[in-house]
Amino acid sequence: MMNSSLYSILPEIQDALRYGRPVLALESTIIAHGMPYPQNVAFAREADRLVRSVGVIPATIAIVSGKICVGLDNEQLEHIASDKNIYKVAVRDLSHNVSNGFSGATTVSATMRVAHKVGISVFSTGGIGGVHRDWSSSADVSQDLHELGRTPLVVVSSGAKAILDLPKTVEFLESLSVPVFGYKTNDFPAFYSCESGIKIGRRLESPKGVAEQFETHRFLGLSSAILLANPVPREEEIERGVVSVYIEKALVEAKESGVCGKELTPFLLGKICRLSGGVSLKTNIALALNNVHLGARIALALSKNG
Ligand code: PSU
Ligand code: MN
Repeated sequence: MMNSSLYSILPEIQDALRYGRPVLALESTIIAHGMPYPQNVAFAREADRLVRSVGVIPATIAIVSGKICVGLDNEQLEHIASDKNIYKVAVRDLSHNVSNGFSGATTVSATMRVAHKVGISVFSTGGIGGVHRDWSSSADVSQDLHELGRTPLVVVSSGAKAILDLPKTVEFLESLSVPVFGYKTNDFPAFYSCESGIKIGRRLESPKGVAEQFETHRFLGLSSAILLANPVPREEEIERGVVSVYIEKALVEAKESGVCGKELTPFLLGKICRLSGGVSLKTNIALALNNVHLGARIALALSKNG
């Protein structure tokens, strides 16, 4: 059973979950550690507006002073977006953060776990974590992949972040039994770019199609997530050749500064933003909002079927 003293669920979300109305889960690491202030707050507000515009309730998940919050008010959002002492909370950090009364932003893995626990079925993010490029020496594989292997949600993302080893990430998803579908594409997206060159061969064409696929998945009792790979809108993409120059430079700097572990992803995203003169941030926001919009329409389609 859910221990309600650990959770704080906004009343509108509680009501929606009780009456089977559509809710979309959103993560907070993308806000606290993935984007600079104040663009991150503007992004979060626009995401909220987009979800509501299709008749769905947004549920941003974060930990505020040890409470697992499902849905944030304005003050909590400002706190998560602007405070420099917000922890990055993956699944393994959840209980430690809660028991110490810390504030933390949840990654894909922790957000999935909380969303599932409270009964939300669809979650949109920017790009999932995955297998890092130096994986053979660092063994750095994101908890996101393991969580995708064991928690049944629809996760909408623009593939995995381009800073990763994408072929190995796709391979790992298969090892963990995670079905990956392209949304109107046959190619696994490369976050900032529409294509990575890696074929996924399964595609879905509409929110209704995704909802039906997920229902079959659940009906079969499968415990993994479905990963829906939704490319960045073509007019907002950064060409792969251009991004790879920024990534290579950022990786060298990370190595020189000894950055590793959970600091690595935020460090690389920040460097790429500076190297690209802010273009990568604009693209990151565009792809994440595109995923939010699609996720909301999938949540709506699922609620109509259910
Ligand atoms: N998508 C974005 N920006 C981000 C992230 C995703 O557009 O900052 C975050 C997610 O929270 C994801 C995390 O779970 O990066 C991965 O971190 P790591 O590589 O340390 O597992
Ligand atoms: Mn890692």
